[in-house]
Amino acid sequence: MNNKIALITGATSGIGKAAAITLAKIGYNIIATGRRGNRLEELKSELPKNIDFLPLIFDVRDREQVLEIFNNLPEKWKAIDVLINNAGNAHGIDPVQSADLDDWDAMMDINVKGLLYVSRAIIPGMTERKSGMIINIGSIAGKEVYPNGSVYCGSKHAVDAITKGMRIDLNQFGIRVVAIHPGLVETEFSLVRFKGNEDKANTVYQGMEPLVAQDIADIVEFAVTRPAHVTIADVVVLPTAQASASIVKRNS
Ligand code: NDP
Ligand code: 8X3
Repeated sequence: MNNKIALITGATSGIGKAAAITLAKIGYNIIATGRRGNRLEELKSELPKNIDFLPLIFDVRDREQVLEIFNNLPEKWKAIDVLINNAGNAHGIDPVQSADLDDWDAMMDINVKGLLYVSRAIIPGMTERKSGMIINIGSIAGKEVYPNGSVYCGSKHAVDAITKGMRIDLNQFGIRVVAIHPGLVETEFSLVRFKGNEDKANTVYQGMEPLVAQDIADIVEFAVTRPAHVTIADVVVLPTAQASASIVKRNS
């Protein structure tokens, strides 16, 4: 058992949920966030009973609420060791000349500004303690651009740049900053992107074996269990069937 605390944003499904369960299994106490409170309750029932759990329900876009919640954490939860900035999603896949402005707002507000708000709330505690790890979940879309994905890719390129900037600014405090950039992972991601259309969402993973959330959680576990002098700075992880953001080998 360790007495450490991990805060995982977007732990109500997919990668965040798998990361929360994985870190709980190695003894982390877990702060899990998301907008769906019922899902956080479900998560609680899947965690080992010997760790402490704090569910926090909020929208990462709400700057005032983010700051209010983290400025008023109960004393025993204040010293966060690991922050996983995972909450995020894609909305639509459309050309730049006709995409929906609300989709653009959602992607930039959640994936970029939401990550910044949570980080800004947590980092001062880490700098004061001169310790901590931040794991940002980027994407292959943060390394490459694919057709009709300009703004999702832009948001994840921003995550890539912000991660590098964090590593530079936080270097003097001994804070480790990690980026994990997955390719196709089968989660609720495509269901959200296609606004609940299951048929469309399923075509994304048709004829190929995608990553699963646990594949990413395994990398999280590897990063947090490295000795203090080791930072896993930047990991791109793809399904074997995927060669790049848009080249995927499929069985017909
Ligand atoms: P899921 O849709 O399964 O999970 C997304 C999580 O983000 C949910 O817990 C959701 O919680 C949370 N979230 C979304 N919007 C908000 C918001 N406004 N406020 C608070 N929480 C929010 O997708 P994944 O697990 O796949 O996605 C996790 C991360 O991984 C994202 O950043 C995504 O961009 C990235 N990624 C995913 C890939 C994939 O192929 N699946 C590949 C590369 C990167 P709730 O809805 O309850 O608020
Ligand atoms: C999610 C992976 O390829 O749909 O970030 O952009 S992709």
